[in-house]
Amino acid sequence: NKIYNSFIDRKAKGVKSFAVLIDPDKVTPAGAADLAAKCTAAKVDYIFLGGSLVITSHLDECVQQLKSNCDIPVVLFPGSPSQVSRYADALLYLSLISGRNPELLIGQHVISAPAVKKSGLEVISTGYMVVDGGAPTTVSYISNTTPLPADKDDIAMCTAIAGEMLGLKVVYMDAGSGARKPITESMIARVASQVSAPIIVGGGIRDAEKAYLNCKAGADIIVVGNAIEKDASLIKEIADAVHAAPVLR
Ligand code: 1GP
Repeated sequence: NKIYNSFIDRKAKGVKSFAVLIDPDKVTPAGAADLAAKCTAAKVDYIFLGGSLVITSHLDECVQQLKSNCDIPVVLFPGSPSQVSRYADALLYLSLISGRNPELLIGQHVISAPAVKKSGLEVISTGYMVVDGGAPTTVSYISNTTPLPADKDDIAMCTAIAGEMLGLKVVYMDAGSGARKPITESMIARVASQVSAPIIVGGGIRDAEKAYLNCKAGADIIVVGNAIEKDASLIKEIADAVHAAPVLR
């Protein structure tokens, strides 16, 4: 449980983490090597790899490129059961608890369970909560679920508590990739006030200030994908802001 333990250790110390999300569809092997170097220079804590649609078949190659070019743990964030690579360090085993699509709560897990087990990957059970990001995102469309309303902090809190009590080890609050509106600090704070599991927050975060404010509100791991694809200099800016977030909340 190396990666999960690192989540817990960092949370216990109040140290916030920054994860760069790489979509295998949008990166070439050479691009992955370049990103690995930039992430190392910026002291990025985790690399998340995945997307709602993974069309390319070079997932293994992408993981291997990242692994051979940096020491940052690579964590799979799969949009579908096919996105499993045994070369990664861990897999976020997502149950979409904000939705009511049984396939994404348990159905696809049953189908993929033997392959995931055989992969030997560290599996981190994750309560995945998709929050309305102001316009339909790929994840809300593909998952065929209604996202959690952006202003209903209490529903988010109850969903996260239920997920934790069901035994899910991590909560991931996601406004969806490229979301017009990222998750509010008030929703993050409401969830953080009632849940002791590490809280991952992503979707539509475009600058260091929002990343910092999310950490202050109670996020433990900040994930950024889209904004970094557009401007790689943000990797260091956001990493510095996350690492500068106050130790106690
Ligand atoms: C999406 O949380 C991630 O699932 C990251 O979102 O690409 O908008 O940064 P962005």
